[in-house]
Amino acid sequence: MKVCVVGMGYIGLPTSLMMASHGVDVVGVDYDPAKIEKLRAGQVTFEEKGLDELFEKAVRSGITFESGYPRADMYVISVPTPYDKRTKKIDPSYVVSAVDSVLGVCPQGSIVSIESTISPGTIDRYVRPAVEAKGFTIGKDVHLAHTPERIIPGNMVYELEHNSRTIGVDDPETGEAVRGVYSSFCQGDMVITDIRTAEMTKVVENTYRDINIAFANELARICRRDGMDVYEIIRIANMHPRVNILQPGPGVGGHCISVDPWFLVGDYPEQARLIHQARLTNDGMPDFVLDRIETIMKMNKIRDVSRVGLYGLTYKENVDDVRESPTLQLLERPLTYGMKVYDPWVSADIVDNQYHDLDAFLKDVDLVVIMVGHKQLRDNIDVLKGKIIFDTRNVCPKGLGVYKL
Ligand code: SAJ
Repeated sequence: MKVCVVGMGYIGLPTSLMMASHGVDVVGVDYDPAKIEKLRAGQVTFEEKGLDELFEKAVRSGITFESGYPRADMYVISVPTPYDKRTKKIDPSYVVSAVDSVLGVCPQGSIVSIESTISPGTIDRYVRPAVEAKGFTIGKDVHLAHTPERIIPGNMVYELEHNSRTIGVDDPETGEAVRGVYSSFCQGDMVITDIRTAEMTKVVENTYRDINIAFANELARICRRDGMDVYEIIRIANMHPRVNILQPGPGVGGHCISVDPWFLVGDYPEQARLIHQARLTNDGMPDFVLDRIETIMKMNKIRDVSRVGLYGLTYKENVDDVRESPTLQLLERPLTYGMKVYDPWVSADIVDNQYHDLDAFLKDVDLVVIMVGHKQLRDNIDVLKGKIIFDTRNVCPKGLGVYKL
C-alpha cells in the first residue's frame, strides 16, 4: 500500500514519519517548495519532542518528499482548515483544492482520507460535490474517509502511537483498509464509524475541553471577586472521585480548542448556547489579564507600561506554536503597546519589543507577567527574584510580590 500524505504541517509531518518508520511506503507532499527543500535537506520544520529521531528513522525507511502529487493507494489530506472569524464557519478551500489535485492523479479505487479537523457536514457539503463534479463515482472510482487526529502538541510522537483513533467511512471495506494503514504504528483502539459521526466526534472532543477550561476560568474570576484561592479550591475539589477541574489560565490558544467549538456555534447558534458562552469566557481572559495588570501596576506604583514584561508568546508551554496565543491576543489591546516580550521558544521577531535573551529582558522590566509556564522558567524560577510577578499559570510559589489570576 502506497500512502501519500498531503500537507507537511503539524499533523501531516509526524503522521507521515510515523507511517514510514513502521514500514509503510510513504510520500510526503506540500505545495510549499521551501518546506520540501528543507525536509529533503534533512531538517524538520518545527520543534517537537522526539520528532528529530522519528524523522531520521523515516528517512532510513525510505520516506520521500515531493511538491507534486504522486499516484498512491491512499491519500491522507492534512491541510489547514481556517474559519471565518466573522461568520464562525469553516473555510474548506484548502481541503477542497487538495482533493481536486489528488483527483488529477489518483488511480481508480484509491482512498482519499481527510485528516484535518473539519466542521460536521464538511465532507457532505463540500468534498462529495467536488469529487462528483469531476465525474468520479464515490464508492467505485474513489473511496472517502475521515481520520481526525487526536495528538497533543508537546507529546505528539507518544500519542500517535498510543491514542485510540476514529475512522469515518462509507463502507466497512474502506474502513478495514484504512485501519490496516494506521495499525502499522497505532497501538490504540480504532473505531470504524460513518463519516458524519467521525467529523462530529472530533469537534465534540475539543469542545468538551474548551468548556472545561472555561469553567476553571470562570472560577478564577469568581474567586478574584472575593479574594479566594482558586488553585487551592480546585486542588481540594479534585480530591472528590468524580471531579476533575482543569486549570485557569490567560486564555485558550492553539489552532484546535479555540477554533473547533466555533464550528458548532456557527452552524447551530440556537442550540450551542453553553458552547458559545464557554468560547466567550475563554476569549475574554486576555482582557481579564489586562485588567489585573493595570491593578497590579497601580498597587506597585508602576506607571510606565514599558516596564512590564510578558514572559511567553506561544499558546502553551514547551511548544513553538504561537497560533491564537493568549499573549498575541493580549498584544492586540492598545493598552499593551510598549510592553516587553520574551519567549525562549520563539526565535523569529514576531512582535514589537521582543527580546531573545532572558537576562536582557528581565533587566528592562519591573513587572513580569508569566503568560506561559515553559520548563525554562519553572526550572529557574529564582531568576525572577526581586521582580514583581503576575503569575497567570500558577508556576511560582505564593509569596510577597507574587500575584495570581
Ligand atoms: N489550557 C488551559 N487550562 C488547562 C488546559 C489547557 O488554560 O487546564 C490552555 C492551554 O494553555 C492552551 C489551550 O488551553 O492555550 C489548549 O491547550 P491544550 O493542551 O489543552 O490542547 P491543544 O490545543 O494543544 O490540543 C488539543 C487536544 N484536544 C484535547 O485534549 C481534547 C489534542 O488532543 C487535539 O489533537 C488537538 O487539540 C487538535 O489538534 O484538535
